[in-house]
Amino acid sequence: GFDYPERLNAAVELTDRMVERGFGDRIALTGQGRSRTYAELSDWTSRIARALVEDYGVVPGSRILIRAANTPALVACWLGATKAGAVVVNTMPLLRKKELLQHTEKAQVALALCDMRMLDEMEACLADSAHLKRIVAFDGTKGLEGELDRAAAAKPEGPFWVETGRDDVALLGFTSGSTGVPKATMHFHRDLLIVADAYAREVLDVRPEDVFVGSPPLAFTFGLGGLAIFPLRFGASSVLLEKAAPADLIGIIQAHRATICFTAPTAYRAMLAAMKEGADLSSLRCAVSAGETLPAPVFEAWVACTGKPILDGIGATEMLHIFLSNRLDDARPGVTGKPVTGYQAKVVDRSQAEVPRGTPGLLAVRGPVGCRYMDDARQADYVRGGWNLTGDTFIQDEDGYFRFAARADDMIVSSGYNIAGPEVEAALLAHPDVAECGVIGAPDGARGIIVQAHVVLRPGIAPCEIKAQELQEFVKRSIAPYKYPRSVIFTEALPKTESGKIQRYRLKEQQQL
Ligand code: 3SK
Repeated sequence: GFDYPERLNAAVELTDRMVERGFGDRIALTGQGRSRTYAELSDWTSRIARALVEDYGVVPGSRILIRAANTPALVACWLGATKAGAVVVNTMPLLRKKELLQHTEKAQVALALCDMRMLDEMEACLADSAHLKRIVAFDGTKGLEGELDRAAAAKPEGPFWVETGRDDVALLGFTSGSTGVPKATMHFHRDLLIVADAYAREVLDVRPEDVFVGSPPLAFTFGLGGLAIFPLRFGASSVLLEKAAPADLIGIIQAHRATICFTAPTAYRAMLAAMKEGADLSSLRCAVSAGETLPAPVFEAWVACTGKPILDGIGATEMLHIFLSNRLDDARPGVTGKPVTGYQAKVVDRSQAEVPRGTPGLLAVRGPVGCRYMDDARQADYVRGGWNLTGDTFIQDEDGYFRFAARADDMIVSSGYNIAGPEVEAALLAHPDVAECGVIGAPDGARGIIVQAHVVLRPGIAPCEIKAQELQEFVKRSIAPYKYPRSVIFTEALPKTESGKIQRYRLKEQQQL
């Protein structure tokens, strides 16, 4: 079971408790040219917590927004705010004023902590927000020059935290959904530990010697878990990269002898394309993929290149982290695996009756962490009869493995056929000239809706009518011909979220212009 004491503060467990357990001298975080031990992180975060309470009026439940790229200072602010009993809203670094305001207003944020290099868009919110009262800058590089750094440095040494309960809200996770309008989900202090004690312990078997690296922003709960909670929960260390171009990850894994990498399928594909002779990824024991389903050709090419699998899994911001995953000793191409310890999953129809194995239906999940939307209507839609309906269409095979078919909104109904966009994408990605693609249903005068592929070709390959026909024939040869894209649009780049997910709704919007 996942039993935690009634009085629980997740940030204390990830810092002070680790020092008590003998990890004080071990490296917790590396980034911005220096490493910090668990003892240093414990002290740093206690000082921030004290400054927030004593100088900035933070009380239990205060909402604090944090704006920064992946740096040790961001982790320290998040842990410090959590130690202070606040409810944290981590935001994606590329957000502009309009999107930041959606977060401040929905979450009723009065205080924002902001990397001093990213103040412009944040300050622009002050005049238009009904809630935001104060922005406190911190130094994302050295942790010295910002107002918050000075306030924290002036505080006495020694542990400091505000008592919180295991069921107190610690984090608000924002989901952009398929419409782009963000909605907030609440996570308790205990949830932050459960995802480590379930997924990271069972699936990744994290040990203190592990070195984590990866690209997802910490504002995406995939990144917060993979690059902060999981390493800190087990006394391991995390290398934080402010900018992590997929090709750079190869050199970073080599330089730090990283053992666990968290990133998205598109990044694994780009790493494979950038792999040079002599590249040494032998230190890596787990390559974790989520955010989008991992195409089988990427899995196979990675195994051929490194001799190890990529562990594809699926999670959701609503559920905090991964609940279905492949395992190190049981990883298969093209499947998302089986439920993580403590979770149950089934495939159901619209009336929530379980469908027979091999039949597509909606994925329903329940487990120790569940969804809690702030918005009741959204909650009633997502959680029914105790099961979380993620909106994904899956198939459970005869052996119990779950295979992704499509997001509910990625299903294309064309000429009476149900066509899963991601399946057509996987077929296209198997073509050597295709670098990336996104497949949507597009309106067509004659046929209602047709399958339309937006394709980024590999460098040096010219987009032309003949190439479009070649790709169409290629798809017809690998999957049922009625699924082939009747329309192929070549493009330089696909719209993506900061976490690397292709924004198919934006491709759809482009079609309507
Ligand atoms: O997209 C996912 O699969 C995911 C994984 C972990 C945490 C959060 C999300 C959305």
